[in-house]
Amino acid sequence: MKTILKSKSQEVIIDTDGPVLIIGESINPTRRKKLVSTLSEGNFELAIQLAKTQIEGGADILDVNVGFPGVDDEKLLPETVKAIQEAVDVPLCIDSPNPKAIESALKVIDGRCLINSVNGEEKSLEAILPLAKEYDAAVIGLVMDDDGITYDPEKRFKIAEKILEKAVKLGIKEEDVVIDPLAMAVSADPNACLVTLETIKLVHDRLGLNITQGASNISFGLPNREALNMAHMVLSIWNGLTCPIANPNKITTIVRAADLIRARDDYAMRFTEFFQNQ
Ligand code: THG
Repeated sequence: MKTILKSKSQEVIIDTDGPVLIIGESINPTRRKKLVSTLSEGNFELAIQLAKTQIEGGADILDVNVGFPGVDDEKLLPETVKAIQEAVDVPLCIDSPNPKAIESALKVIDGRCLINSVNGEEKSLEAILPLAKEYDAAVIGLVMDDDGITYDPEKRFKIAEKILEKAVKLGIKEEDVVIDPLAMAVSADPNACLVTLETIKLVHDRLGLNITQGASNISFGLPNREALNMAHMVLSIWNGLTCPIANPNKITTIVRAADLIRARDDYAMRFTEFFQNQ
């Protein structure tokens, strides 16, 4: 399954049979006070700096999230997208819970982006899927619905299936639906990672879709987050994760290693090139 994304002049293909691609998470004001204050002033320098640092660190796609209390994201999200597109040439992943902010960003996108995200709630399906169709974007489907978050992998899978069915019914191609199995903090629930890993496997085996997840979420509240994130990343990749949302400056080494070990990197080209460039 191939999900094709585009920036101004580059095409990036998330391929279930190819290497793992990294969606850089860092343009996100959560826990970045400086990003909140600079973006509030209409200053995009830090956001652009984060874009460049992540691309140097191995990001193939950049998540853009400008959500913080009091923000008018309908205005700020497209402004930020424009500033980033002028500075760098990689596809974007537009991250907002607000359909109006998503639509205003879609209007200024150069190329073909990934919408982050729709979920199984009726309200979300009705608001987001028509936007993906109208603006020809791919879309991330989060496996939660009107009943909330389930801890049963089979139920999470059913929600993935429902999102896919609704999308296809609207004329969205199945390869343009990327499933997010919901990675949550393992400090809060001992089964959190296992449920996610099993959901990844079910979606991979039965639907064959591309799969993402917020890969730093699992380690909140624990020491040595990097080690935890890396262990979880390798296990998730082995089960079928193809495009994690993560901090590339911390996770790319293990992603390149996992790809080489899984025979997704002939002659260790990507592995060697990455370390030569660092
Ligand atoms: N799924 C989807 N989208 C998502 C998430 C998801 N978007 C938001 C979030 N979850 C993923 N993005 C982030 C961004 C930053 C951090 C975690 C997830 C983060 N930042 C560090 C911290 O909190 O300490 C600080 C920066 C760093 O380590 O570099 O962890 O699940 N579809």
